[in-house]
Amino acid sequence: MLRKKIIAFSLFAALLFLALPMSSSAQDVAIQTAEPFAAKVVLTGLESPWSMIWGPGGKLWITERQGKRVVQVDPADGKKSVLLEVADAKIGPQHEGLLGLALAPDFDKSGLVYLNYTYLDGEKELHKVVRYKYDSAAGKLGEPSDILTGIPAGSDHQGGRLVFGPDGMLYLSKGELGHNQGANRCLKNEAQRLPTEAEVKASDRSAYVGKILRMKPDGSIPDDNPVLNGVKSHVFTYGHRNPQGLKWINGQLFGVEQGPSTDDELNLLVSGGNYGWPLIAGYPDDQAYAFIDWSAVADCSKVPGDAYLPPDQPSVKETSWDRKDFKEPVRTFFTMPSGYSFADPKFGALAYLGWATIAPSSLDYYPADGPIEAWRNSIIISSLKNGALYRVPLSGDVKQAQGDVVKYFHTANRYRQVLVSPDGRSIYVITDSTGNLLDENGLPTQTSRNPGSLLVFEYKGWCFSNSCDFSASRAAKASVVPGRPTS
Ligand SMILES: [Ca+2]
Repeated sequence: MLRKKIIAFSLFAALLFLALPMSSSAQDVAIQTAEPFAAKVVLTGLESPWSMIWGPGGKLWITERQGKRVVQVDPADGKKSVLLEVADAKIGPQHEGLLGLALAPDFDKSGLVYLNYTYLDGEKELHKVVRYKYDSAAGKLGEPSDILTGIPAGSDHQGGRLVFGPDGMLYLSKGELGHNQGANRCLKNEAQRLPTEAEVKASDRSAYVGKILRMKPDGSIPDDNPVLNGVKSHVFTYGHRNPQGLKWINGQLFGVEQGPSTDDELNLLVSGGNYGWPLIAGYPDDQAYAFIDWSAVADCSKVPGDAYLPPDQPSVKETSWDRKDFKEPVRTFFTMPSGYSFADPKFGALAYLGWATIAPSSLDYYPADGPIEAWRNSIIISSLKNGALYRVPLSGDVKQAQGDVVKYFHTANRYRQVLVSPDGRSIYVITDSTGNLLDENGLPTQTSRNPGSLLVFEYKGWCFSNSCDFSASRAAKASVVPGRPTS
């Protein structure tokens, strides 16, 4: 009976709306959902929040990309205090400013915290990782110390997620700056270029774009980083486009990245792996994507074209590129067939919102022993353009996607990051302050319902012995699920 209920409710899980206009914090929100979740706006007024982690004492620590602040928020009442202001951060409308944040594995003892952000060196825009020390008495972060500087930065595809691994190393996702598309269409895409020995010796980090970087906590190159083309550098994996999500799950590093007009990817990231961009999007299947090197096109800036495939330009078929180190994605969102039309007049100038991509911005893991039985052992991915969460059930060995992806909590917002609470009963989401998205009716809009906010979707089901019933009628009963440790 319980299983039947779970299946039925999963089918309707997307039917949820944040229905009230939000102008202050901690309001209840009317929603429609088959599964018994209640949604609430915890806090508004964040300036382009980007990253959210669990800080000490059950508080959330959030970076405000354009606000150039790190704030602490009490998820119980939305009370906010400023931990840090970063005056020298270079901000911009979409990808520039304060990005990811990570606590040192020994934070309880050391108080060390790592942040990455974009900055200016003269007129040159760069990206760096900086370490701070937390003063718990003052409630402030201070004593900044540069860890890794001089990484290229720009107005597009910065990446910027920062996580520690169980190996004690620090991982940073770095995008390819959107080269070969849009305003940067005539700039060469360097996601496949690897650093030379001379560059490593000279601390020249120009080849670090389109990579996942792995560093010691002091910023130096770990001895066991992969040797690529005969060179050991900070590069851990390469061939990435716009990787905005990183998460260690069961001793393995997963990442999400945004594809072009097709094929956003969930990847299992292994040392030295080549994830194919810009020669392959998703699988090497020649479906709806082929690489055009616009930097090699004569008078590039005068030639019309971009993400679509102009028939008069030479392109490289995915299947013509043979790389033994290529790693296929775990899952794509979603792969379209050849000949698919990416120009739907219904979406007008915002045609990209109609594509089958979801613009993944982060991922988290719903643990195998979490209280919501149907969610166990799943990856949860946040979507920017669709304003929803996508739950990807995993196989028992936590290496493959298994079964259908389920979409949840669609609202007219851009979901920047998802974070599961330590007790597995609350799903927190931060939202972009601006940007294009699909509204509740699936139509394009530039108006978010809850811009710059912290939302929470709280499970209201009844649980017994670490297993939850999905009957909303029993939601009023007290939970007997023990709290999960916060480690
Ligand atoms: Ca493909």
